[in-house]
Amino acid sequence: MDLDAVKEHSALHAKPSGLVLQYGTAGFRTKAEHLDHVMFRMGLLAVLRSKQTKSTIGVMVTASHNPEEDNGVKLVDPLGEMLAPSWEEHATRLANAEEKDMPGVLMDISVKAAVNLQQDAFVVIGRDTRPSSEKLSQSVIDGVTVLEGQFQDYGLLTTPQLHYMVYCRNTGGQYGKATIEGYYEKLSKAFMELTKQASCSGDENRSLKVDCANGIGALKLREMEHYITQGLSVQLLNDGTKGKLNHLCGADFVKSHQKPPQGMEMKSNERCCSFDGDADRIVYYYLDVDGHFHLIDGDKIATLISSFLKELLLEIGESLNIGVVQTAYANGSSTRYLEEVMKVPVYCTKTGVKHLHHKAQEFDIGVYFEANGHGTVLFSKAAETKIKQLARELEDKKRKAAKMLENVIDLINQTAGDAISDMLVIEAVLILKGLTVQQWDALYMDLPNRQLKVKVADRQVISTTDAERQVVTPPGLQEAINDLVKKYKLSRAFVRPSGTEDIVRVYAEADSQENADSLAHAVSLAVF
Ligand code: NG1
Ligand code: ZN
Repeated sequence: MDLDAVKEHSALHAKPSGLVLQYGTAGFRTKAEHLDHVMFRMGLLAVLRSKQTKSTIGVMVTASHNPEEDNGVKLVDPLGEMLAPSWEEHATRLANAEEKDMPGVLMDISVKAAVNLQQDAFVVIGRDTRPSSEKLSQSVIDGVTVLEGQFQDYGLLTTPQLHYMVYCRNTGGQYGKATIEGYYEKLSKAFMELTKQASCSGDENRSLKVDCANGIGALKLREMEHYITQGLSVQLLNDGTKGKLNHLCGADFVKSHQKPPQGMEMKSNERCCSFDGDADRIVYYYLDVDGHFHLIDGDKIATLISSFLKELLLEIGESLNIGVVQTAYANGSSTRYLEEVMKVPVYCTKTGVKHLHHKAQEFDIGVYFEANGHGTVLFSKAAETKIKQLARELEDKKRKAAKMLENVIDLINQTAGDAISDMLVIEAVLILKGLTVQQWDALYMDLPNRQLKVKVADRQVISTTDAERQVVTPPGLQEAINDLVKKYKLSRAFVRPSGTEDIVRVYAEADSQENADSLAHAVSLAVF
């Protein structure tokens, strides 16, 4: 390792002294102007991780649903997953080392992680549409090249597309081609194969309005339109030509405000959806004939997809197990419906996709979604092999069901939640089951709920257990929450420090909106 070259280049990306950042649930995220040194250093770290794993590593420059002025960076591990926890610690240490100490810390990490410095390194880089992203991704490239790593800069990509590229490259092209065309070809082929199976072809030109959060989703959906020649036509709104990224629009806005995004003209009963700023989340919604807004969030998406998969499994008569993974934010009605009506086992993990992803890997088919619309379906290798074999061997209806499962495997992005891929799965399921958006929504009624943010001096004084549903410290807080919850019907509430913002999140559910609001408010007062 040429430490003099590292020092020299690092000086061009000097760290503001005293600035401390944490590699959190979604990597580093803050105001774009504070991130140049972090980007350079993550380029360095990606090279070490690539050498250590002897695999391609991904670096994504994005701050997802945050305001346009923010930015962020996260590393993608060989199988398209989030960075391993021990490397999150290395990332935090490297990002926070003062300028003069940085080369020493870099060396120390490479020793501790037993990196063979002679090994080749390959890094792939993607970025979202923020004005700051291009320059910041150049700083990543500086970091990669100073350690003589090779790289491919994919330029503008959705976050899940970058995960896809990493996975394709590390699996010798088995999963798909590591090009943007390869991604579109794989998904569009699976979508069209799947929807061809619909017994009544229905409306040939089913249309869907998509709010693209003024972000990367618009560019990528527009590119993909040429590949999907039947079954769906999308109308793009908030495509970035006028509005500001994530401003009054996008999946996060719609979910947290429970209202339509600006720029979306909705007729009653029209199916609409919103992506977030890097297109890894999706939520659906519609207005009923009385003009009431209905949100269909990640929980209802998980319910729709898992009920479809369960029906296919019943049809083929195979005892592959299926499990649904949620977080504490999942609406209580969704958990009840999945467990009691659908008879599907449901598990709760801590917030953050990596926890859900990890748990979902325990099943033949693991469906995971956060209520905010981030999620996917994982098929174990054994399940995938079995399904492919059945699609060849079975006959008639059973064969058709196995083929459909095979198409779903190709359509779903198993590396990460992917708004484009999830949208196509959902549209295909609606077509195949002949469901309208209202019928989908009517599977169960969400319990009224409220989320609040509370600003406190130090959010880390709150620690939790039981997948974040119970407070451990400070003492007395959980008892206070229990007493408040008892005052309402069908109620539930919890608090946890956010992993991405300097706030404490409060969540409450109850039998009416008024009661959910009042419980959330009372709990937030108890947090102070
Ligand atoms: P935090 O800030 O830790 O609550 C938020 C979301 C997560 C996840 C991450 C990463 C909620 C309540 N929390 O985490 O689900 O998506 O951001 O983007 O929506
Ligand atoms: Zn996102």
